[in-house]
Amino acid sequence: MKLRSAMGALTALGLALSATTAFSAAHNEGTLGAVEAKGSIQCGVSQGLPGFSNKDDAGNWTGIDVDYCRAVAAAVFGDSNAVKFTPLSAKERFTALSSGEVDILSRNTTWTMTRDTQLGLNFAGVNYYDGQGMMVPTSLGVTNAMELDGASICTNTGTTTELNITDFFRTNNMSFELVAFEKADEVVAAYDSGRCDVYTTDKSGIAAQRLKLADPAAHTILPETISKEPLGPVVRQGDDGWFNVARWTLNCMINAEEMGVSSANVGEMMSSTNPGIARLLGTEGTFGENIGLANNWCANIISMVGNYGETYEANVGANTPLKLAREGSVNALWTNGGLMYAPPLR
Ligand SMILES: N[C@@H](CCC(=O)N[C@@H](CS)C(=O)NCC(=O)O)C(=O)O
Repeated sequence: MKLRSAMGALTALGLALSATTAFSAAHNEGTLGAVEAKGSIQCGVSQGLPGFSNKDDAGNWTGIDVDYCRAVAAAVFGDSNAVKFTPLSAKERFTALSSGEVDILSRNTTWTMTRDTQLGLNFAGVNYYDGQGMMVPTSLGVTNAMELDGASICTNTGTTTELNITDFFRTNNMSFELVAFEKADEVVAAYDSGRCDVYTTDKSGIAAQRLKLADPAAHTILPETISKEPLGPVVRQGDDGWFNVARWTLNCMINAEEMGVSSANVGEMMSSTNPGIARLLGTEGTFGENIGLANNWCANIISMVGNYGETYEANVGANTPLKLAREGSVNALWTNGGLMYAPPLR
């Protein structure tokens, strides 16, 4: 009797084990499994920052942060449209991620130690290296930040921006008045109406928000860069499977650019005999399978969204309204003197 029940337990255990094995082979766990089950990814973006995440006139979300979300959808579903966007203010973005309202945050968000260690979040990498700047009406006649003693400064709540500007003025023994709003458009409107002398945010954000001013040409960006703002996508801590997908989606795009694989040539590249390209595109190895995806996950990203350089140039590059020239900047590939460097698919 004892033996029989022990055998029964073993059989039950054996069944349970094989059932688990079969299940995990077919289905992923955590956020990856959950997004596969619902058929789309919920991506947290800004409320409207041209070049990064912004709705165009036809109601479509565009931008380098939006392209990254589409790339994750291409990797998971082989469909870059299997993504929905949730516009979030700076203040509400982290709660939206930790509460599960969004699966991933791709919203000009600076990777800092506090966010990485105290908020239960993980940064998947950097998709734009930035730094904080200041803009003033040219009519003020100010040429550098050291002339700003006593200035009033418009900025966003819940950002690194308000912390850095406070550090900067205190360190330089200058007084200032902070005028902070939660909604980015309120900040821009306040600055444009003359409510403050200075508008401060990430330099890419200044290039973007400047386009919304009544007369963009009547404003000057001061030469100082007062902080490091490495911007990148974020996921919840404790979900390594989803973190892998988030991190390697970005790495796929950067590696593809380095190897000369683009949306224009990915079709012919599928028959490349270059072993690095074959691994990247999944014609060799099981790199996709290893992270719970199809082996052509990266080929799908490149054909449906493009490599990192393509999305940079299309959204924020020298030929866009933001005119953020990549050549000679920290956002160039490491092979071209910049910081964009992805670990190898190996
Ligand atoms: N990178 C900084 C600032 C991010 C931020 O929220 N910037 C504002 C000013 S550019 C913004 O995103 N505005 C656009 C929006 O909220 O739609 C951070 O992570 O705290």
